[in-house]
Parts: sequence; C-alpha cells; structure tokens
Amino acid sequence: MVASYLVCVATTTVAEFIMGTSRTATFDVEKMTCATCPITVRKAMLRVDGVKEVNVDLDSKTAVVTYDAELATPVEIGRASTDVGFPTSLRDAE
Ligand SMILES: [Cu+2]
Repeated sequence: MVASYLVCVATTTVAEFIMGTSRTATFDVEKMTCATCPITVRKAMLRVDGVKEVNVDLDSKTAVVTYDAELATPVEIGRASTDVGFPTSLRDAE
C-alpha cells in the first residue's frame, strides 16, 4: 500500500521530503499595497533555486515558503523579495 503510493507520487519534492531537506519559512513582507504586489513577491521568491512553493497573503502581509534546505536559505529567499522592492523579515523557519 505504502510502496505503491510512493511509486505513484515519486516526484522530486516527495524524495526531498523523505530525505528531510524540505523546510518551510514564514516571512513578514513590507510595502505590499495592492493585489499585484503578492504576485511580484511570489515570482521573485520562486526564482531562487530550491524554492518549491510560495504563498503570499496580502491581508496578513506574510509569505510562507517551502524550499529545499540543501539549495536555498531563508536569507536568500528573503533577499529576493527585498530586491524587487518588498523588504522581508524572517518570522520563523522550521
Ligand atoms: Cu501592488
């Protein structure tokens, strides 16, 4: 049961999850004022090698990022957003 499930969804992300290098970091994002700001932040963060998933919330002004800790660091991810005009501070990383 478990084995066949793994075969079906054997993506890189799953492999990284099993190997324990997948991490989630939450950032506070400044200066987001309209609906397109989160899109800009998301695109910038996704350009960082190793970033898998980015969810930016305009209301709470946060970005939750899933990334491969072997390829990316929270500092790099936060800087990518800062570089396009939306300064970030790391709230927490697990
Ligand atoms: Cu905007």
